[in-house]
Amino acid sequence: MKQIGRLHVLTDTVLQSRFSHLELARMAIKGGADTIQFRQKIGATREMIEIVRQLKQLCLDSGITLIVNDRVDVAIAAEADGVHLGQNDFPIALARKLLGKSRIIGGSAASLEEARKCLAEGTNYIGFGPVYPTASKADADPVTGIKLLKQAVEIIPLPIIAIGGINIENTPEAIRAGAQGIAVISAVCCQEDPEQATRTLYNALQTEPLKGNHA
Ligand code: TZP
Ligand code: MG
Repeated sequence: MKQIGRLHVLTDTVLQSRFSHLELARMAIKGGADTIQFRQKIGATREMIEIVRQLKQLCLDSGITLIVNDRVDVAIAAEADGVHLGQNDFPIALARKLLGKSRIIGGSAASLEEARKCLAEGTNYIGFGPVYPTASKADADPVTGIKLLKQAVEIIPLPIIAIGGINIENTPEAIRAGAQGIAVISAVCCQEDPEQATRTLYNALQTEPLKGNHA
């Protein structure tokens, strides 16, 4: 299984339209991202597969991990390293059957109960949040806050990736709470210079020692 990484950049072409998924991924990788998550909610499946194939080659060449949001079919077709599934997405147990043990399955959790469910179903990591307010997800759950993130790290023996409103200011706090890493959209994709924005997040991550469970 590929590494789950600490700096997950979710590529987004809805909140911004200056850059393609591939361009964003290239810049994020240059800036220090170790995991790219392809996230596209609408569009033609065959185009998604083509984009993810290109992302896969880029990530392979760079030695980093590629995750596909929501779409198990696209992940399989493009031979991505894993998928990230929300509570109402493709069932995790079924995804495991299709993907096997060597591929990563991440699950979203916005509460301790959801985090326990992800653990029971066999996810390899949990994207926990929104930890902070976010404008990037229309149907985002209520903000969990840092305390709940800390509790999730204490209770759940899986790597926890903090998501939702993560930026340069609050990254140290999320890592101090025990998160293995962070996942961001706007803090990279919507910045003037996504490469430099990634680099500042990378640097912020290096300043805090790891505490929780990691992989
Ligand atoms: N899942 C929970 S919050 C969120 C997702 C996909 C949005 C994260 O975007 P941003 O811009 O980093 O807050
Ligand atoms: Mg989803």
